[in-house]
Amino acid sequence: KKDPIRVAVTGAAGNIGYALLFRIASGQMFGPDQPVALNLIEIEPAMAALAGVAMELDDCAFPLLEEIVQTSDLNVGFKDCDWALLVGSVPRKAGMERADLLGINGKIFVGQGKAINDHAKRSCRVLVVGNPCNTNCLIAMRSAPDIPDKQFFAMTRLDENRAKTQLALKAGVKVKDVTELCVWGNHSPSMFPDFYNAKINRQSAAKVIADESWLKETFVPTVGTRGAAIIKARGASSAASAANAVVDTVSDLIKPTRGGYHSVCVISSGEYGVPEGIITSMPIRVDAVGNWRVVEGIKLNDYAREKIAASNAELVEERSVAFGQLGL
Ligand code: NAX
Repeated sequence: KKDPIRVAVTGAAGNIGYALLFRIASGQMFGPDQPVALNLIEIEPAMAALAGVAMELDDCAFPLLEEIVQTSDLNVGFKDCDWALLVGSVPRKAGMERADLLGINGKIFVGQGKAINDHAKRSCRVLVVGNPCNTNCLIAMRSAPDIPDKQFFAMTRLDENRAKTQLALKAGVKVKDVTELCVWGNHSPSMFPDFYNAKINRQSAAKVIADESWLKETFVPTVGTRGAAIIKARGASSAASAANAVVDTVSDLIKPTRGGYHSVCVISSGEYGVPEGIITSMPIRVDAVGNWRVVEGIKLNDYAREKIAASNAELVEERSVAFGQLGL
């Protein structure tokens, strides 16, 4: 009998949590024969709502779900976890400066990083979704010195998935025919979805679509501002699609990559001239024994390099503001 994979989820009573937990418990993240245990972490005011979510999980009678822990104590929440999905964060409110947001969330991610360091398994892998996710991830990583840096990730898979669909719609192909679409940089409107190296039926997407002004002036901003468009249409931010991207990110990190690559934010060691020591989105492949690496040898033209550099400059700036405020 397999031991369960223990997954800690922060912000478990939030929008994304509500869409995510049921997919983990049903086996869509780790496979149909892999038991799971869920450590649901919330802040005190949301504990009653969290109890309701846990009741609904119970009511699904998921055969794979072996245990549910509900807590607002990080030391309990991250105890022995194999994965920490850091979804909860404080949203930007009217009148709040970006620097304030970085400071407020930074403190949260310092605390979570420390608790992961002290209580999670050494092999724990951490995926940060809560925004600003790249910098929050960097802060958590810094606060967890005993967990290898390579085990920290932030999410740009939703951006990749959004970009693939936009290209498929434009080209009139199926979304599965769009591959190798890397979103580079920060999970913010400055991100660069690389339509030059993306493939449509194995040919360059830029060549198939043959409309550079649409790609540069419509496609790139459409992907970058898709989150805002969802809020406008739905009156609430992306939840099911974000949860779906969490499932995609984790399930693709735990198996060898077939075909191309996927976008994940990881710690940079200067690949492609990216500044070192930021958590930034790059093309990732997982090898046969489960180690990931940044794909080498992708050709970037001047336009792509400029876009990527601008997005990464934003991350360097976020790092200096956040580290300054937190004294890191
Ligand atoms: P909600 O506001 O619905 O839920 C957040 C939950 O987190 C709340 O239940 C809150 O009580 C909890 N929370 C707050 N601080 C916490 C803490 N210190 N410890 C534990 N729980 C805490 O937001 P939701 O729509 O679920 O979005 C969650 C985060 O995902 C937001 O930061 C959002 O910006 C971010 N997103 C990131 C995306 C990405 O691609 N990286 C896309 C979707 C989403 O926008």
